[in-house]
Amino acid sequence: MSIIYALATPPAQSAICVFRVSGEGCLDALSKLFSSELVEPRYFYKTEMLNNGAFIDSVAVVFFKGPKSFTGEDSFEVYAHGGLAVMSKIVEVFDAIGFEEAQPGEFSKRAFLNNKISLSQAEAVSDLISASSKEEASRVSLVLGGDFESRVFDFSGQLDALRVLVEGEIDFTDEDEVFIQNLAGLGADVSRLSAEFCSFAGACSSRKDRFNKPRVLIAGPPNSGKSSLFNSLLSRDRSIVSSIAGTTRDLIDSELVLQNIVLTLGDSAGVRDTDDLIEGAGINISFDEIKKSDLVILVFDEETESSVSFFRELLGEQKYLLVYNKIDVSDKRPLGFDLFVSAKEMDGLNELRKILDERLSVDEIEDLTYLVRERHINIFSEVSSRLDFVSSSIEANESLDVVAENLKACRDLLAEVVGIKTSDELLGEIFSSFCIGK
Ligand SMILES: Nc1nc2c(ncn2[C@@H]2O[C@H](COP(=O)(O)OP(=O)(O)OP(=O)(O)O)[C@@H](O)[C@H]2O)c(=O)[nH]1
Ligand SMILES: [Mg+2]
Repeated sequence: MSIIYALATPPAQSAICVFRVSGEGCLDALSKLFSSELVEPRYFYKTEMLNNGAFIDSVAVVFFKGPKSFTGEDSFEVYAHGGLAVMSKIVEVFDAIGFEEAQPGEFSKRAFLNNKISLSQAEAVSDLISASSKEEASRVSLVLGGDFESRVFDFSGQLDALRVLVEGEIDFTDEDEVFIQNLAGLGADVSRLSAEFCSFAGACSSRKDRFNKPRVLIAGPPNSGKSSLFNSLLSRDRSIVSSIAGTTRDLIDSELVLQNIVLTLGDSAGVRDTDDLIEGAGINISFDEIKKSDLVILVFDEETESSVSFFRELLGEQKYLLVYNKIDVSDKRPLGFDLFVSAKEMDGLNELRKILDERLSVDEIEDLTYLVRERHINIFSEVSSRLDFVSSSIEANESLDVVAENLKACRDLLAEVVGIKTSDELLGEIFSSFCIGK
């Protein structure tokens, strides 16, 4: 396989950046790339990175000899200063040497193909990276830790034991060997396995169903300070602020990281009657977004507080918070508001963050053990219905061929979960959704 490289950290200015390289033969390049001799695998070397002898950066390097590496291949990692120019120089050197830029998920794909991780573990790595709440992360960790996979292997083993009996009985029917003493006993074993499998499948849930990154929208009348609040919550000037009502026209989105969750925060155009076509289009977007949001922060100030009832009616049953802004210039504290803030002076914002975190955090989910992919849920549901079918076939005294065929199908389906029998097409689909460098 080719030698691949990727920037494993975001392509943005930061304290350090990390490059990963993997592929047989990549370690031959170490002596050209670094000023010191790197002898021991898994040692953190502080050295200089060079381009044809010219200094690029002071870096740290660690190399791994396959198969004792994440991918199972020879590989190394470079920790350089996180400047964009440094990153682009390193990319230049790697390209010149003939390393290829990795595809999304290619490192994990290689780890899977080299039997370092199972398919469900590889998927869990990607899910853990994109988890947006602590609860989600801890459920995914159970899959990553191998607990989920050992349960699947355990069921596969039990299916194999049943298949030995059934297939033996079919193959040696003319001889004296007896594999199945009585069909009722076989039926009871299948029912027990089916019930156990059902309860396992019931403790698995798809991430898509349980955890959606919550959407929070800042909405309200024009000029009340929505964009100012948006910027203050994000601690950066993302949205334009001005004293002219109708400044924000389009929806602006950004991620907000709170203590327990990550959410998508949106800033919207102030809602009012207008003849301006563009502003009107922006207001229509605000209405649509309000409907799609998990929670709406309605922002008012002294000038606009009279429009509260219009927005209350608009929101109906939806979750919302009534926020009164600009308390630095007004002493008024009207009744009915949840919070009084000053977006300008950053007053009350910690309280707002806390409320958002509490209202949107996912509580511990007791009925759920494993957070898995939709494809796992579909496989489990097929295994369950086939096991039910096997039970009823045995009860109806149908041909053992039908029983054997369905037990084999269940076994093959479980093999697909951990990736023992998985088509190239499905692998491509799974790994292409990963980050580059993972
Ligand atoms: N004194 C004070 N002024 C504020 C505060 N928040 C916003 N403003 C001012 O109010 C004006 C409007 O602020 P924006 O954040 O643009 O308001 P907006 O609700 O996004 O307005 P539109 O996008 O036009 O709907 C600006 O002049 C801000 O400086 C605050 O907490 N205190
Ligand atoms: Mg605005």
